[in-house]
Amino acid sequence: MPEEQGQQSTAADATQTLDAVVIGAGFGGMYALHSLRESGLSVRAYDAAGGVGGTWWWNRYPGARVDFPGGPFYCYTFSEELVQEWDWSETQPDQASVLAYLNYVADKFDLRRDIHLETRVTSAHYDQAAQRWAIETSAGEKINAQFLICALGTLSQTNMPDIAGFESFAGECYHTGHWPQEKVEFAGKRVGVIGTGSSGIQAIPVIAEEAAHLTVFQRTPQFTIPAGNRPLDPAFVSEARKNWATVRDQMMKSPLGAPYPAPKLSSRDHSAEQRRELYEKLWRKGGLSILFDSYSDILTNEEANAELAEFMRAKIRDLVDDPAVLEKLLPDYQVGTKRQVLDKGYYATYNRDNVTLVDLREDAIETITPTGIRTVAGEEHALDILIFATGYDAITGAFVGLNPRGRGGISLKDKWAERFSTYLGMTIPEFPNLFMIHGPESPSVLFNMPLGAELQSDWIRDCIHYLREQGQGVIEPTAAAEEAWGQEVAEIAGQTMFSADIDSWYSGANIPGKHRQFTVYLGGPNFYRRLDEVAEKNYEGFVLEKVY
Ligand code: NA7
Repeated sequence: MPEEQGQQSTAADATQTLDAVVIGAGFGGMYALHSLRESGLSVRAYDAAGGVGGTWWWNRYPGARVDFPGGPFYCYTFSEELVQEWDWSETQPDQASVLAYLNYVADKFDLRRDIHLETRVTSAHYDQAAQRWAIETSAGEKINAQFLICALGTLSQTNMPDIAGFESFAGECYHTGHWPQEKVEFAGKRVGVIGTGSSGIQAIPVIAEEAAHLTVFQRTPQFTIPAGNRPLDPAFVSEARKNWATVRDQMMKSPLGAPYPAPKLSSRDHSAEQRRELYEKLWRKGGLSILFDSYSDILTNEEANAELAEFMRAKIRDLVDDPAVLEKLLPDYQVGTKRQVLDKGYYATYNRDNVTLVDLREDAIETITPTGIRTVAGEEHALDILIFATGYDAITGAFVGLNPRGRGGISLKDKWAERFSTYLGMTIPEFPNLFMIHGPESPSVLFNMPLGAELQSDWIRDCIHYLREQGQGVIEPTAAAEEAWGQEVAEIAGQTMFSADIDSWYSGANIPGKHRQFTVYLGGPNFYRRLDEVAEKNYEGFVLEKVY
């Protein structure tokens, strides 16, 4: 039976009692709320944002778009009715469309009545004697919940580099992940963008069209692929809708969670000429296909990877006019080992008269000044607007930021001081009844995130009901299961070019002082089979406890 919503433990402290608290109201948190509530639990979600949508609420920067095989596939799959009702118009929907969709979902499933917005969870302590979570919010609420579901987002803890003189800047200053609600006016302004990851590369061409001048401060040149965004073909959408159960099944079986099978051929099955033809075709098509639909060994065979990288560098050479600028834009890492960026007209932007590229590897930023940026070589770049497209303390940052306290008051920050260790990427020893959605060591950012959030939330729901059916109230993974899971994640990554050594936010390399660890479980569909196996074996790897 659900705890009575809002029930007060004592009149004095006005503590509210719930079955579960969900932190986050993005794709993950919204569905977790829906799934748990539909199963009869009393649940409330909290989010610091002013609206639902998580990442899609915050990331309003110009040019923000889905960089996954989008269209009708980057969305919830659980409700056939929703799939039939919502019309996506493009293959790579823009931020406004995704946010409109999530608002529609919030209304359709009546989620808002249980979401408290503009409210941050300020502390979460496991009360060992009560076997429940004691939660406090920025609104002064105290909640006592049996389960804590952390749907905090993998890219929600922004990275603001510590650059001298930052406070002195007199112009407007924004981070792409905290973009204002109102439109930022670039017309007639001198704009600086620091960072050329997905966010910078999406924003730069759009800003260049409007600004008087744009200066891009680049530390590492990136491989980016034309997104190939186009209107969705109504016949294609109608076919997918007609066969939705099959499409969903294909999504759950495919490596990235989109309904496209893994490539069957290895690069060695084709001649150099055949490979070039295929790469040409897929480059023209755009999107992630060239990386994920070409050959099975692009991310496992260094030779195949180097050949594709060279193909892509040749494309960049074709696109950039000035040889000195081109030299700075040529990437030198193994393609695909950083988050793959998709763009619209990125390289051609550097052919514009109003765009300057500053290579920070040649000449680093010395200081931000009241009027712009000065480099070590003494170059002054005058700016009216400064944009940080400097990314996130990804995957783990928001969890460490929340810093829940588990058994005996242990903090997650201390627990993870040397290793981000979990069981199934969803649970942590010493943190009973705490579940993460898209946590470290889950497939998170390398699988369709809305679909992954559904599958993980439903697993959590089933786990909670299993506990109740068994007359148990607490679940916690064992240290042995945690250790084995860490090995499994590392072993799978070890078969690829991904590792703790790559310079990417996948491995924590972008955050000074963060320890390096590759925290993504590769091989998405296998993860969900593993979750099923654990459940079928009566939650193998966990210890259950009765409520005293
Ligand atoms: P990313 O991919 O982490 O990119 C951040 C960029 O900022 C990247 O080019 C960094 O260079 C650069 N950066 C970070 N710190 C600094 C400092 N101190 N000085 C100069 N440049 C710096 O974040 P995004 O927001 O672009 O992408 C996240 C997205 O991935 C997400 O929104 C999804 O669309 C997928 P570096 O490469 O570290 O040298």
